[in-house]
Amino acid sequence: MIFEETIAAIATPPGQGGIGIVRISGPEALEIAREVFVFPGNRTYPFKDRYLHYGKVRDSDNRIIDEVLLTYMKAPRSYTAEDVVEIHCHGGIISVNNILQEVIKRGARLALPGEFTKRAFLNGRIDLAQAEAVMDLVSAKTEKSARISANQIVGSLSEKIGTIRERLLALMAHIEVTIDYPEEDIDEPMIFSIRDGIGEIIGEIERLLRTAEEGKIIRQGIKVVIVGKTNVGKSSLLNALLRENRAIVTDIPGTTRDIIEDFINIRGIAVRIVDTAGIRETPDQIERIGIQRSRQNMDEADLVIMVIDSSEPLGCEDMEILEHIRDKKALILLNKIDKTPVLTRKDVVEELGGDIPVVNTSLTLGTGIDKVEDMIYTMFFKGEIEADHDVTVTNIRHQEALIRAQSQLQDLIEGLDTQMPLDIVSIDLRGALDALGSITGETVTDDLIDKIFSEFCLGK
Ligand SMILES: Nc1nc2c(ncn2[C@@H]2O[C@H](COP(=O)(O)OP(=O)(O)O)[C@@H](O)[C@H]2O)c(=O)[nH]1
Ligand SMILES: [Mg+2]
Repeated sequence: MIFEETIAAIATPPGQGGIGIVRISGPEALEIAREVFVFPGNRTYPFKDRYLHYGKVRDSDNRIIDEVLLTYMKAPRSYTAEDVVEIHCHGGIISVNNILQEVIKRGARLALPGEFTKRAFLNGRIDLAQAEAVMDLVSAKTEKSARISANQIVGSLSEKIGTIRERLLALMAHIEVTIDYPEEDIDEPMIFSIRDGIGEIIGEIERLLRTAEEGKIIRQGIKVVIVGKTNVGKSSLLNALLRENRAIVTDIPGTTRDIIEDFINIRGIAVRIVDTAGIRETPDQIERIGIQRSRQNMDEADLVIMVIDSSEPLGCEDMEILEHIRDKKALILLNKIDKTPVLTRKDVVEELGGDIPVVNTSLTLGTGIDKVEDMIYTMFFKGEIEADHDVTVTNIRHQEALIRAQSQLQDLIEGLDTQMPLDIVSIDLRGALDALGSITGETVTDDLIDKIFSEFCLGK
């Protein structure tokens, strides 16, 4: 594929830093570089492929914008597989923006989010799963998710999908031979061997799908919402988990009126912790809005942690919240166990009539925090994924495609078992091949491609 337009963008994040990079890709990249860049002593040299060139960037009035290093990567050995020029200037907002403006004046167009990576995909340098992994690596919040994405960029998932597809194609060839020569008797042993082959492939897809639940958690993290009535220790829990005094803690009920949230890393899993306003009847309008937000957040949580003051009997606000979390993934903290406890685990379990895990804590003394972290981790993660070597499915789109492929293959086996004509059976096989091909991008629509890349960040 050849794109006529040359695109450009700032590839580094906005703000002050050591260097900032303007990236240019497309047929005009080299020409634009010649126009904006001056070698020392105003001399002219050819740009050498894959070398760093020292010089200055000047504007159209010949004024120097910055002292820079410039690299030229000749097509097709570049990120986009097109001619790429990167100008490394001093970090900061002004210099990079001025250089970008100059580049645009000389004929480049501002790149859309993800457009460089999209070109790399459309030019066939990487497949869709690899492109998606680039974005995952850029947005990874933990070591574990970064490692999985890095494996996927070099093609671990694509390779696995590729082998499965090849095996399906071989089976397809067998079926087609039989369809093409119907006069020859259907070869029973061959049908059996096709059936076996499909069975094995279903097993492999199953193994991949088993990594998907945890894979998704590694990639996206989880949202944990702390709820409870006022003054039970919710903000103290947030602070304890973050190991800093992020939320204001006082003995005045209604101290937290808005939602406070932050990220923590629990053994490689990004956990978004949300502290909420305590649920109670209140005349305070701001607090009431906060309480409304508490309820909303509770509904969107992957895990709800309910904090209960164990030194007081259960109140009607506690009952209301317990009712709310009954059919949710939840964890209950019986806090303030340093005081004289009135409530025990048994009281709570009886009230709920179900088994939700309960941990005793004293957040002022720091007792039980490790246990809470352990519980959060094990409630989501059984540790089945070894981020280092396993092929892990982390993306919902890939998971859905695998499920589609699997169900088509199951239909196929059923077809074989009920002696359906082979040309009908082969439709299922094609369906499975298409579903798998959508993961790597062999069989996807332009709309889907646009949608995937529009979620990328600028300059990538
Ligand atoms: N004795 C005791 N007091 C606690 C404990 N946890 C929190 N508190 C106190 O309870 C009050 C309310 O705490 P806070 O975290 O603001 O509760 P929130 O309203 O639920 O956010 C504060 O005075 C805390 O110091 C605990 O484990 N033991
Ligand atoms: Mg609070």
